[in-house]
Amino acid sequence: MKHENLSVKGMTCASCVASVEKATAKLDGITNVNVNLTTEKLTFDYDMDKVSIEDVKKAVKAVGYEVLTETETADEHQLRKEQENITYF
Ligand SMILES: [Cu+2]
Repeated sequence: MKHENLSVKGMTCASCVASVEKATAKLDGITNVNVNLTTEKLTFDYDMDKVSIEDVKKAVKAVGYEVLTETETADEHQLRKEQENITYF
């Protein structure tokens, strides 16, 4: 089992947390799912033979939330979004 921790954007209340938790936990090979609303972190253990990080990201996106890449911090993400907005306008 490998431990992973992803940043999830867009959660605003306990029911968002429950949705993300449920979407992640239902995947085969995932255990010990924990979602923290304050830090916007999704942590879990996973069996690499059964499931990939991409699967988890897809599942979270499918219920309406955004997952940041492991290498990108929330601050970098925010910065990138701002830069994209500047370019757009
Ligand atoms: Cu909510």
